[in-house]
Amino acid sequence: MTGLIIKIVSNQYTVHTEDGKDVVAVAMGKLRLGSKPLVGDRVEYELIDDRYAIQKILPRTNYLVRPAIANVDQAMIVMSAVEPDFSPRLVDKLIFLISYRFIEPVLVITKMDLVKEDSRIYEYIEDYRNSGYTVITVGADSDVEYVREALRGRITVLTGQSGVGKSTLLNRLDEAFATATQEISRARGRGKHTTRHTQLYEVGEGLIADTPGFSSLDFSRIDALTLAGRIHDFQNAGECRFKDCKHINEPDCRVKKKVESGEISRIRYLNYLDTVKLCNQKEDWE
Ligand SMILES: Nc1nc2c(ncn2[C@@H]2O[C@H](COP(=O)(O)OP(=O)(O)OP(=O)(O)O)[C@@H](O)[C@H]2O)c(=O)[nH]1
Ligand SMILES: [Mg+2]
Ligand SMILES: [Zn+2]
Repeated sequence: MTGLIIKIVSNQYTVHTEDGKDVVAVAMGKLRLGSKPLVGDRVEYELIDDRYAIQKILPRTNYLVRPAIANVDQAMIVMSAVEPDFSPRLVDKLIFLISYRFIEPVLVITKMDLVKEDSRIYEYIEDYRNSGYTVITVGADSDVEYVREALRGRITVLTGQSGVGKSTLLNRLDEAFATATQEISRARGRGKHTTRHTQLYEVGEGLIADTPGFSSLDFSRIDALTLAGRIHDFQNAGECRFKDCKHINEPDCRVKKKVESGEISRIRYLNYLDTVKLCNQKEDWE
């Protein structure tokens, strides 16, 4: 039988089964010698003497260290249009970190009801959409159907500054989720014995991690050339003269050419130039 680990508390693994039940399983000894099962892992398990036992971890598409979670399909970047003001610089840094990990970024822009008609936000939205990114906008009164649709059948990590409206959005998507996570944060607030663990919650027909990801914007262990290769905007630029072109000052750079001709977003490119300076500061690359 196969299932998906949605929660781990010490040696007890909650597995979401294919027929939609949650069962508690143990990990077979041979498993724990190899890589440890993570929340998000798809596993093979068996029923042995009334106990569910995980036999095998199926191959991962990716995994994050903080929060510890495997097979993340997408990271939802929640950013408000105003209060706090929308920052393309911050959004792009998150897009870069997320893409570096082979995770799909999805941008959700909140508080659209507070936006003035001449706001630059419309220009930014168009820029991201032209570059091929998914952008979903929500306001106080607009429905959240598009967000629900984006979550369906996927494992999602949420990210975004304080006050942008993550909790508000989750509340609107699913009352049960909101209540569960509030209980967790209340329990943690009490301090004692609140072991930190990651858990996946069903929201609509998708799964969301209860801890925000990508809170640290640390690029020091990221390799610049690898990063350049994973940024969606640059991927169809064609071959630069140098194979190891980082698209900074090199001659015959296709990316720079396409920025000049308007085929690649200048906003993204300038944010890339800012970011690439922060890369390769530490040798132990991730
Ligand atoms: N007008 C308007 N206000 C919103 C919207 N979304 C959230 N807010 C308000 O923005 C404030 C912050 O929202 P939260 O949902 O608490 O933000 P958060 O991202 O969960 O913040 P942290 O928990 O600190 O990370 C609240 O006062 C919300 O009522 C929106 O779409 N429109
Ligand atoms: Mg919140
Ligand atoms: Zn180049």
